Amino acid sequence: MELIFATHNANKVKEIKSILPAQLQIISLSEANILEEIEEPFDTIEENSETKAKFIFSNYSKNCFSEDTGLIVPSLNGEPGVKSARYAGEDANAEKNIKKLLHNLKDSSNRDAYFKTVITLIIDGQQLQFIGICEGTIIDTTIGNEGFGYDPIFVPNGSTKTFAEMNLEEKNKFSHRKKAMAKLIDFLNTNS
Ligand code: ITT
Repeated sequence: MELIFATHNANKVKEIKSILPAQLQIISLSEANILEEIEEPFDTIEENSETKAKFIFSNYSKNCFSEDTGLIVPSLNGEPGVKSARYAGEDANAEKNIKKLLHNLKDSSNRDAYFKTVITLIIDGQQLQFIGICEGTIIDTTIGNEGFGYDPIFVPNGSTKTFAEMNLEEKNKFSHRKKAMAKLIDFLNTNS
């Protein structure tokens, strides 16, 4: 089976491709030569995930899935949350986002956080969502060079390493994205 993965984030594509069963082929937007930006205007991860998959299905009539992910810090009222990609503003990058988050957490004794991934699958017009959560802690400095985004400051529960100190195989033992994708794969296995 072939599915378009409605993302422009090459790191997400790499992670998802590392966990696929042989019978499922993923085509990224760049591989499909779809270069348009897809707006993410909503206030929830669920709605922004849905809008990306709907954009591809309604414009290209292809079975597809998308995912939206946020890092949620309860002691900061859920920030950066749905704004994770642009936490530090319109010209944000991972370094600026991390700097802002560490600054906002500097006086906080509670550094609990979790990643939440919501995958939206649209297959033959049927739409479903699958959620994956990974709980952990935000440390007070960056460690590691692997991964992307907030990985250098996030230590998942059950590990002493940040995600940025882990290779893909190790990150997949804990990852929000892997958990959501495992649910999608289960669904396809039992329904096709
Ligand atoms: P698409 O919308 O094209 O899929 P994006 O980069 O805009 O790609 P999101 O809207 O889901 O992705 O933004 C989530 C941001 O959260 C992303 O830019 C990263 O900074 C961060 N993020 C997502 N998954 C992460 C992970 O596994 N580890 C660390 N940071 C992550």
